[in-house]
Amino acid sequence: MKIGFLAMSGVRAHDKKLLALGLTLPGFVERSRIIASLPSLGLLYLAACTPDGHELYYFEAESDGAEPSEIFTCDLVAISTFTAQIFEAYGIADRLRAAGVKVALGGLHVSVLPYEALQHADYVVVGEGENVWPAVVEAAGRGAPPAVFRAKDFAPVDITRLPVPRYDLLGDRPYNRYTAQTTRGCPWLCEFCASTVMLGAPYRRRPVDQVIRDLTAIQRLHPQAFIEFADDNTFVDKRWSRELCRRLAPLKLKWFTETDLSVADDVELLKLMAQAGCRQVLIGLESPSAGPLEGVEQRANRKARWAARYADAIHAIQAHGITVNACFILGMDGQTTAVFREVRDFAEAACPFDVQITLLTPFPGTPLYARLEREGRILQPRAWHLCTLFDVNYRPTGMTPQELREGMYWLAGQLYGDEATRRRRKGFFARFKQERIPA
Ligand code: B12
Ligand code: SF4
Repeated sequence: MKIGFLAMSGVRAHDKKLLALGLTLPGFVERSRIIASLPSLGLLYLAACTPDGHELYYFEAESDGAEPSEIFTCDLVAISTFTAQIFEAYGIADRLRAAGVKVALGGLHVSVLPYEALQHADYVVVGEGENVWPAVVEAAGRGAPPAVFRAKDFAPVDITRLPVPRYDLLGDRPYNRYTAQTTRGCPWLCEFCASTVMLGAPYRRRPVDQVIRDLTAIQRLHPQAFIEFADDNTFVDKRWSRELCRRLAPLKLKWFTETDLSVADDVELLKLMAQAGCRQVLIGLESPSAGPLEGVEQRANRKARWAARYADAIHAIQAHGITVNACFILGMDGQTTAVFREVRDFAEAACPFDVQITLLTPFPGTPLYARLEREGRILQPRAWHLCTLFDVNYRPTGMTPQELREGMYWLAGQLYGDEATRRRRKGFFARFKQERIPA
């Protein structure tokens, strides 16, 4: 069969005023431009797990949800789904099926709502795809009727034996960054989190040898590649993390990843990260003060406990030449309209190199969604296209939805304008000069 792997690219947002603001705010545009084009690692793994004897092609759907015409020549198309683009994905799936092409849907959104997805697909996969995919290919080959396949009915994915993702299928498309994984899942339990934790698999580390093998494969194809680790929380296990960084250093790569704040307490690891080419870590601080964080991390209330030392932790990390992208969520329970000024003041005082602000978003399947639904606070049920992190679709407790929107516009202006970005970065460099810890 001719099998197509279709990734949905680009970032999404529907709030017109924020979009218009975004176009004029340099700091906002900068990060969007960087992340707008990242390949779909999930699909590259599936391609690597496809049984022999098929022709494989990788495609990208444009940001407006339009599919490339060549995809209609495939026999089977695998589409990877996030919630924000699900209606676009369903539209493409409907058009493909109308043209006689078999469609398989997998990924975060359909893993939570498989029967919604089955109305638009021949095969829907719930959970991690690697061990299920060969069965889907086989089902498509013999024209089996529509069905939901669940990863839990197959052997669990053995993280120590993942194949090299088929980076070669990306051809010479101009990506800003290439993704690889060092870990899957996250052991913590934040109420709002819609990451890999949604796939039902526990937190796992990959053998360092295999991470190096995958990165070498990327370097062979793209010697100057910048790497974004598509992990949820890379440095949970500090011993393994040190080993990873020691082995990364000789590759002379530059990379970005997501971590929790605990990394700031391990000076040896920070030094190794800097030596290994870590350029930036993204950390979910979520709220500048502890109050709204109470109970958000449901395993050990970590985020509330960490809040008092946010600024110190940022300095400790940045002193190693690793910049911090400090992420805040606006509209959490317990936050009032004062939060916008608090975030602005925190950013000006602590000088993280980058700041990311997003709105609290009830993704389907999360404990947050279930709670807000119970409390009758979802504004438009099933309006999945609004799950962009930039559109309001629930009633906050400490402000009105409109105040939340207005606060987001104001704060975006305060943080991402030319002058604010310049001031924050000046603060970063001044402090770095004074406190720099050599790698
Ligand atoms: C890389 C990334 C992107 C890239 C995606 C590139 C691409 N073309 O796929 C870009 C930058 C484009 C992106 C965009 C967005 N993203 Co993003 N992104 C990520 C990130 C960091 C890593 C995803 C990843 O590569 N995972 C690793 C792979 C191996 O796992 P996987 O994709 O889940 O695939 C496995 C299974 O799901 C399954 N599978 C997946 N697809 C398929 C298909 C079939 C047919 C089968 C059988 C199986 C299968 O098998 C795979 C292997 O086991 C995650 C955060 C995280 N750490 O997970 C956020 C994340 C996925 N993004 C998120 C969001 C909100 C967005 C945006 C809406 C942001 C915005 N406002 O624009 C947009 C979505 C718009 C869009 N284009 O879809 C949320 C999604 C939540 C949700 N439930 O939908 C996440 C979880 C971040 C978060 N915590 O909020 N993102
Ligand atoms: S620490 Fe991050 S990845 Fe882990 S559960 Fe919380 S939000 Fe999700």
